[in-house]
Amino acid sequence: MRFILALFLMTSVFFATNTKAAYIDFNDYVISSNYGGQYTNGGYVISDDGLSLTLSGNLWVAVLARLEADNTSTLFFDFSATGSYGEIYAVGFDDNTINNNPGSFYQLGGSQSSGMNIYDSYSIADGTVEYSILLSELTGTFYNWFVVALDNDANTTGSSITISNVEICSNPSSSECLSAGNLSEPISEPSTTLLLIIGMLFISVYFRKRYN
Ligand SMILES: [Ca+2]
Ligand SMILES: [Ca+2]
Ligand SMILES: [Ca+2]
Repeated sequence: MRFILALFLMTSVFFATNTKAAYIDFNDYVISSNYGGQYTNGGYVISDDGLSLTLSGNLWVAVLARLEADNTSTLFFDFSATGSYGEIYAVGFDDNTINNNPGSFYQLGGSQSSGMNIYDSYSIADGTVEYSILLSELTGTFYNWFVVALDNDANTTGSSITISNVEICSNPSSSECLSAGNLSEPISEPSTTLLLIIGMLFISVYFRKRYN
């Protein structure tokens, strides 16, 4: 009985601390709207549910979402652009906010060549596109900032982009990765809390039995 209780409390605490898969809620992160000194006009808006980030104008936004990539790390997101076709649509990673490492960026579209990895030739007519980018170029490096670029220096008021349902998964086929289609809903906070409570209950029952 003691062994079973111990097993229960160990598995409960294990699942509680590992049930962490979720799309990025942009409300939970520090965000800089002047990455690389690229800001000249516009701003960003976070959707009510926190899952979408919309940029309008001419700016690169950096989200303080720390990442250490391995060779399975994959970035998932939905992307759309409206208005005037931009010079650079891109996502990337950086350990600082100095725009000097195009090799850790992925250009999705735009009319300007940037030196970034070319990932797609997005056009406005594409509407919302789901991307999954294997971050193999970034393996073994630590990054502080997740960067979203809307560059349009020639027309600083005409362009917008929206990035939604952003998730970075290692081993995307694992059940912890929402974007790989394993789960239809983000894992909510209450389920994690519930598991923690169950774990604590088992711990208290176990130690009562043991030391009473
Ligand atoms: Ca940099
Ligand atoms: Ca620019
Ligand atoms: Ca430009």
